[in-house]
Amino acid sequence: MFTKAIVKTPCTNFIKGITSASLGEPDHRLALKQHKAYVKALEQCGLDVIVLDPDENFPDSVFIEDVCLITPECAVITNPGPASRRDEILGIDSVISETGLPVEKITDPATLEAGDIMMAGKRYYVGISQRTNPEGAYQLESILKKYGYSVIQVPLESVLHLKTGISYLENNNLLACGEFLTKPQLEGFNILEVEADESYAANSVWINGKVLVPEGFSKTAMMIENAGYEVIEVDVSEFRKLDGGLSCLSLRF
Ligand code: CIR
Repeated sequence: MFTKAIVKTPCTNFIKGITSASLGEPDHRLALKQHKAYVKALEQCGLDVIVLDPDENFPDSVFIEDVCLITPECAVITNPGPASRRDEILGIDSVISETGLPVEKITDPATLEAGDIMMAGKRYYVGISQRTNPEGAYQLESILKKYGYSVIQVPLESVLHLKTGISYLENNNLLACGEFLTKPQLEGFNILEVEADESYAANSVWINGKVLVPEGFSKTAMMIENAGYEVIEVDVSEFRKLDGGLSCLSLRF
């Protein structure tokens, strides 16, 4: 069970974040409104939410999940790939002290973003992507094995991050789309297949028995409900315009 979450308010420069989507420029005011509703949804799942101030130096800093992995045993500060995101990790130490956990760090030449990390029990799946290199996965493995976890590398073909295409919903249920339907590393999960026209909803978030699902993907929402979960839909259209999903907007622990 999770008890807390950390989020970071989108800054005004948020509209200049990195994107490969052709969905237009995000609306900062609407993003603020959606971010507030996202915080409420986390609270509905029973979490105390710590809301960090915006930082104009880092347009993508609202996507706080990428800069830190919080496990039940330790916190790992990552080393993001793009130059504009690298220094987002400065100042994360004081945030992480909220967890009371030992702090570990990923360092050059490794790059790693936690959008590429998915926890399933004692296993951590790590996407090898444009943002996370094999050295990043090896450094993570050598850290996590001290705490009794194993790491499984999953090479990515077309998506930004591992969790762009999969989400673990506990009870061996894996929401998955596209290239992840056939990955040998994911054999053994009970796959809940997200249809291609709803691929954005493959990034949903299990929190304490409920599942946050992006608004507007009714087939996926219904499939998750039929699998026995309570679904909470959250509109994150402005974050989608910057390639961001639901999970990347918070650290949950
Ligand atoms: C980026 O390209 O880094 C941001 N615009 C989006 C990051 C999304 N993070 C995530 O999916 N974990």
